[in-house]
Amino acid sequence: MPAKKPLVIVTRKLPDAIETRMRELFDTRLNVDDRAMTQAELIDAVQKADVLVPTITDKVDSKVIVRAGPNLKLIANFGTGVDNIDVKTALDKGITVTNTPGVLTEDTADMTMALILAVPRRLVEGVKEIEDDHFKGWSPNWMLGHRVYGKRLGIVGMGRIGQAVARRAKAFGLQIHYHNRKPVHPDIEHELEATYWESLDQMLARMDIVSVNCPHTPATYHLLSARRLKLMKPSAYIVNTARGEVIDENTLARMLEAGQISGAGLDVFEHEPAVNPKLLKAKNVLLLPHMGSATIEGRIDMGEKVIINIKTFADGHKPPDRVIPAML
Ligand code: 8YV
Repeated sequence: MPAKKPLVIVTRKLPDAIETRMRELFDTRLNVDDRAMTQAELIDAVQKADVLVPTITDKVDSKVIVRAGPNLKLIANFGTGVDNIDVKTALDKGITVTNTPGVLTEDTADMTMALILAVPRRLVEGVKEIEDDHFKGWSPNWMLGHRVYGKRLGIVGMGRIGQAVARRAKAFGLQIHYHNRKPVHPDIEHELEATYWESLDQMLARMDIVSVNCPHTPATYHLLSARRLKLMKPSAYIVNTARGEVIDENTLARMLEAGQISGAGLDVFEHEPAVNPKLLKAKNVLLLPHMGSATIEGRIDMGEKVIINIKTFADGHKPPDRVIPAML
């Protein structure tokens, strides 16, 4: 990294306060129009930059990274998930990769909890009944959903966000179950009264609600495969605020259509921003446009993390949020 201010290329418009601070600290090129970069523009950026600040909308794949110029030493992702970046190729090329963990945990867990409540209780359908002027007075069988309290919640991926979901869900009277590469610390299990399932198959077959909270990596691609989705109870609900690629979306859509699963709350999609037309037609789904972490506070915190990572790196130290191969 040169002694002069590093050339930082930011691919999307960030909060004003973050952009101002970045311009004070670095030789920063901003994207004022906020138009997502094409692959050719990304290649141009990595050829010029000392630091690239991409987001989920940038596919920083091996084709981009191998074209990087000699100055590119850091990819400081504005986001926690790094499945938009070919991290292995970057690390092999001596490029450090950082992300923004921790600061979007609570917001994403809130949105997950909102979906856990909203889907079984038919919140969006209820709103629509009012909007369409279908509400002509209460009746005993009007808009019946299913009770959330006392049900079994199976969390797939018990990292920061999974645990934050578990804390909320426990307060709502749900029984906490989880599948993870390994059990969490016994103190956390105790606090959450959580049951660990080594076998995802066995857990899925017994849950009333399943929440996907693991990152998308080669190991979790279609973790909820057609075979596994079919293990779920027809009365079960599924919620995903992590990554669309973790679920075989086509199979899920077909199962929802056929009533083989009761409902889904999805904030993420397999081919984002495209939404599977079958999901759009399904009645028992609540679909959101990837807004799990979309709070003003969260975006500022993410930007501050990006700044700290770049500044630490530029000052010759190891940035705090390095992505290491064991995380992939
Ligand atoms: C971010 C996310 O908004 O951080 C993540 O992993 O999924 C999102 O909530 C997005 O990634 C920004 O790049």
